Amino acid sequence: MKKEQQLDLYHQMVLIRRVEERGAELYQQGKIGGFMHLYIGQEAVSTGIIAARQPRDRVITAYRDHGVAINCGIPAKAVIAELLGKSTGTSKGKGGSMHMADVERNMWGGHAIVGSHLPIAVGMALGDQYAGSDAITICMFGDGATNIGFFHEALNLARVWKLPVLWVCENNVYGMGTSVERASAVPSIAMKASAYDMPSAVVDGMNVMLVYEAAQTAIDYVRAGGGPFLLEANTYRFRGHSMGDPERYRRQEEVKQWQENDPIGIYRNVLLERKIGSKSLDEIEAKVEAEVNAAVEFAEQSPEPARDELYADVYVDDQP
Ligand SMILES: Cc1ncc(C[n+]2csc(CCOP(=O)(O)OP(=O)(O)O)c2C)c(N)n1
Ligand SMILES: [Mg+2]
Repeated sequence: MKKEQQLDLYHQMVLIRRVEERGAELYQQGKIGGFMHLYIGQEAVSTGIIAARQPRDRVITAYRDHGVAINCGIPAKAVIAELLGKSTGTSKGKGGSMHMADVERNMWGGHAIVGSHLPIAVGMALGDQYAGSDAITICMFGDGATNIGFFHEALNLARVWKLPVLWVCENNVYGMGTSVERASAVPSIAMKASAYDMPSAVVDGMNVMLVYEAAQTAIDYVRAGGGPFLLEANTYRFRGHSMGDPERYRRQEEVKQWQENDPIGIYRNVLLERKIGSKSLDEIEAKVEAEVNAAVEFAEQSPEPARDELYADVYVDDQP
């Protein structure tokens, strides 16, 4: 990877972190309505995965979607404006935290119902296969989603039809307050692929370079017509499940231990070892600070959606 792209990945990860830290403040000030699930701690997963995709590859994810949105190229100001429910938001202020989308950037949302977007990924991949395109669909979801019927139906059909889907499970150890070991009959999510005769791999989701390499191998396999592939990324969310989670289900020492493995800190060290000076990394951090300040100001000054927009975009006749 060229130096420029390596720095760009650092920029994306720091930008996700800062956007969400500011998002948490705005939430506490009562400026954001509804649920909000932070991605802090998991930034290396979507950053590494999406760095390996081609722009024609479709991306779809669950409600923990701010990072994926930024990695897909949605500007920070459109993400923050969406959090604030403003008309300049990426979903015109009508989606909110859980429904960030931009089909022109091939970011297909943001879905709140656990597992519901997996069959949608099957449909998108079937469409691409039918049209003879070599685009693939990247579908990201949590460990909890793998205990839901949608997961099993979607993986089965994807394998039966050899569809071009990369399934990415972000195993962050918990589904709300329930640990994987209490909810899943098998501790390894990747193992579940074997029920559908599907290849799989496990990657350290706290290391963006390892995620990027694993994603490239998996994407090459899927694009070459091998059929679907399941990649499990082991990661951890540093914050609660959503804003206002009292976190009684995990010990503070456990959280602290994972925080010592901060994906941004790990990547910073990788870059320093590669002789990328700390000065350029500090400059990126300063740039992000200014970018997020400007984005918050833009979002706060933006208007709310007009009343007559309420029924607009509910159904779409024609896809761009
Ligand atoms: C069908 C359905 N059941 C339950 C819920 C409530 N719920 C929201 S998030 C969540 C946990 C999902 O955990 P996981 O898939 O591991 O994702 P994570 O939040 O860890 O990213 C649950 C049970 C829901 N949104 N949809
Ligand atoms: Mg989880």
